[in-house]
Amino acid sequence: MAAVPLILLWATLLPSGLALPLPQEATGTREVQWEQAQDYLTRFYHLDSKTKDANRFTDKLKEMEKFFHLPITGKLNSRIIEIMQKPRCGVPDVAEYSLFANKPKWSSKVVTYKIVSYTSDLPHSKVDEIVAKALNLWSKEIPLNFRRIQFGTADIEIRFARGAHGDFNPFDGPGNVLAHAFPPGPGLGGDAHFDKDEFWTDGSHRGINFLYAATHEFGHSLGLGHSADPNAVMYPTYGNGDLKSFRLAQDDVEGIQELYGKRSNYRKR
Ligand code: SRS
Ligand code: CA
Ligand code: ZN
Ligand code: ZN
Repeated sequence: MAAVPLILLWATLLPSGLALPLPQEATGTREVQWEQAQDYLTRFYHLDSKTKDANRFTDKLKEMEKFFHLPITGKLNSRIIEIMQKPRCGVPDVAEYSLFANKPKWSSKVVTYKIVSYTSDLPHSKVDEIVAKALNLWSKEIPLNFRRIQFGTADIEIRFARGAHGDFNPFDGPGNVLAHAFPPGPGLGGDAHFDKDEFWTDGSHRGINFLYAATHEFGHSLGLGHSADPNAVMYPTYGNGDLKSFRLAQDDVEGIQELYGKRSNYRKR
């Protein structure tokens, strides 16, 4: 293929501000769109980028159509292509967050928490402070208050544990899974567990930033699933943005407010 038509193809397919790698051997619009879609689904829907399995591709496409409330066709049509071509940086114009299946949430306006065990990487007072800070990041957006208790049963039990720790969800040693938390409910519901085999830090040392991880886990404890927005705290992987000055993304706020509503301004802390 001559160079000029390829450049024209670039120009017509790429909205300003979006740079997608185009395959060098691209020969037609359909093929380019297919590659573009594969790239998109790989990045945001965990499609294996090397897969040649058309069924898997179709399934991921259907998953995406469901997420965007489009008719489920499993086909690359103009509406889905349009969404894929929207720039993914900055404030997204579509909600990217998710909720758990039955939308579980706390019905009481006061949710209690208890810190059951600690890491030896940080002073206890630092852990207490960071937990309070992480909970506050959420509660300042919604009409919900957190109260710490030392005895009795709390809604949200927070613990550091390693390996098997009694919930059929064993931790896996240093790296990989850093923590997990359960959606709102009785018993284990709402509880947040942090892998004691990680090196936890308050940001002053190398290691896993506890404030970031705690904020993510408490998002689950409150009823949020994962977000497809890489800027969101509820994005499934650790360490995307600047951890030093992180705050909730617009998408996180929209997600939590779908469940609990907004905190009225005069009570905003
Ligand atoms: S959860 N609450 N959603 C856990 C989530 C988490 O631990 N995510 C993993 C992660 O980012 N780990 C970082 C270190 C490993 C990097 C290698 C690639 N990889 C909490 C967090 C967002 C605070 C996801 C993950 C990334 C992963 C993995 C998991 C390799 C297993 C193996 C349940
Ligand atoms: Ca781990
Ligand atoms: Zn656990
Ligand atoms: Zn998570």
